[in-house]
Amino acid sequence: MRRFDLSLYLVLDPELCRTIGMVETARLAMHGGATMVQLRDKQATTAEMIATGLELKAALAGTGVPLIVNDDVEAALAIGADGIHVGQDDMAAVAVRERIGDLMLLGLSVETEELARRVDPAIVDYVGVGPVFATDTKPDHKPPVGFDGLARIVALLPVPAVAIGGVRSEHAGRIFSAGARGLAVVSAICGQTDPEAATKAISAEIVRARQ
Ligand code: TZP
Ligand code: MG
Repeated sequence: MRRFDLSLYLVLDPELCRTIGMVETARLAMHGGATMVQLRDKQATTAEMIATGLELKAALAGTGVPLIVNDDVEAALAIGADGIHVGQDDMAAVAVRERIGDLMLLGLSVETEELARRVDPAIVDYVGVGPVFATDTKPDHKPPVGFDGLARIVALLPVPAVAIGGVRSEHAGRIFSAGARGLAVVSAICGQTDPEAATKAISAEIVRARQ
């Protein structure tokens, strides 16, 4: 299995990134210290996901920052992405693993302790836990878990976790204290006036939080 670093995980959003676009946002965030990038576009067709994904792959080539594709397994395979991320209502993790083989990363969203108990480390590489806070970025999100819920869920997980949902740089300390390995953010980077500076600021808080 590939190595990966969940510490600053950028999840792209086409609307929030519309001023400079998802590819340029990812490039700037990578320069600012993002350690993973996810292409997430709920409206896109598979062909559109592939087109954007290939551009992202080229932008991230040689950086060691893995490109993860949200939901669309066929797009992830066509892009030659480093991984795929699915939610509980998407294709079942076991079926995704069968389709992608052993080499690609597989991330799964987990919102409750019950779901955390069901995660199979033979199938899933990492889990996204949240939302930590309510967020406008995902209108249909599940109830927020807060830092205490995050800690309870993380304690039950057999794989590393990244916290998502309303996450900002000032939360880094409490997120790492809860046992998560990183911060997954959309609006804290996408659509910020200076996405590179925003990423650097989060990255600096992460370094401080881990000391
Ligand atoms: N899954 C749970 S919350 C969320 C996703 C994709 C959106 C997080 O966005 P933001 O802007 O970082 O709150
Ligand atoms: Mg999904």
